[in-house]
Amino acid sequence: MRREKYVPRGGPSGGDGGDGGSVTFVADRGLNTLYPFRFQRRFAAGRGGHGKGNDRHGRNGADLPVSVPVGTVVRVRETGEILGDLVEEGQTLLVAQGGKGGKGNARFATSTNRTPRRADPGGEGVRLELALELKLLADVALVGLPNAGKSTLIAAISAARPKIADYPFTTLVPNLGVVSWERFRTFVAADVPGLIEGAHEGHGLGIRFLKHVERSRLLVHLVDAASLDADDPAADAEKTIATIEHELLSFQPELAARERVLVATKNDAASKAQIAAVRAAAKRRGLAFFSISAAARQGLDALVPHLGTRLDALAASAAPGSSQPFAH
Ligand SMILES: Nc1nc2c(ncn2[C@@H]2O[C@H](COP(=O)(O)OP(=O)(O)OP(=O)(O)O)[C@@H](O)[C@H]2O)c(=O)[nH]1
Ligand SMILES: [Mg+2]
Repeated sequence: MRREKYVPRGGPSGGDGGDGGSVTFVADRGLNTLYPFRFQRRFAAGRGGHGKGNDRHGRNGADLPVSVPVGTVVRVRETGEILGDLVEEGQTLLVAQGGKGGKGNARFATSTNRTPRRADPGGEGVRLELALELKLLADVALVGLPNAGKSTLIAAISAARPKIADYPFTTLVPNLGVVSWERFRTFVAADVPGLIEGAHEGHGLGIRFLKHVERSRLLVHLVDAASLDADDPAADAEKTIATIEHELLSFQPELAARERVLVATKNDAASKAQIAAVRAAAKRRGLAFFSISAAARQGLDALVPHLGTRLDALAASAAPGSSQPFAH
């Protein structure tokens, strides 16, 4: 009640309470592990302030944005229910809504009740235990025909230890590996199981994993130089490369604009002419070209930093790709 000298029967003057703050998760590309959550496990947004006399509204509690890596899946710990999947940079997820502020007695004054004794308490906020899981999404997808050497490459540049063998379709699900390319800098690469002609229609294994291709910002297209037809490596390289391009485009036309690097693999076992054939195909397409031997660990020092640098540049421009679209 308003109590002031010379103001008899001042009437109700209790202001409303402030709303409690909310806890929100924000996907942030700058983070790539959930490691910080080992140390801080409890997050509380600000409390709403009490309403005050003189019709003053209580302060609203501060919201608390919590940064999580892109690819974080948020579940309610007890039930396993998925609250959200933060897959894009800047995406937000409200995980705990703050309570509504209470209502002061000034709200309840009417013409017949000028001295309401009523004031409603505020609503409860939300208290939740969550389980976070990080689904790695590949920054770089390694694509190519079966046996091109994708798994061998990922094993050579990361700690991933996929099965490697000299028959097609060795890899049944993508292997993801964290590649470190500069002190404290990493990116995630995935070898996408062998794509073959018709993969986009479900042939082979490729289609199921093309989501890694879809989400990665950079494609590394591997061509087994050593097994190109020795009599006409140029024509064979062209045909081999076009097969993969056709599958990618049939799956998703936007992939035409995705930046891509062409890599001739197994150069320890390939002839100069075979390697040159892949280089020429890259040149025709305006693509960066590398010649490697993952088995002999040759050429990787040039390839890996190139990928890291291009990912940085792509993140900075946030534009899809700058390489030339490839022909269907
Ligand atoms: N000489 C040589 N052989 C290699 C090299 N890289 C891979 N290979 C061999 O090529 C074969 C296929 O390699 P993988 O890495 O399994 O090929 P992949 O592209 O993952 O094949 P899928 O999983 O079946 O699609 C294996 O026998 C490897 O040992 C290389 O740099 N030099
Ligand atoms: Mg493989």
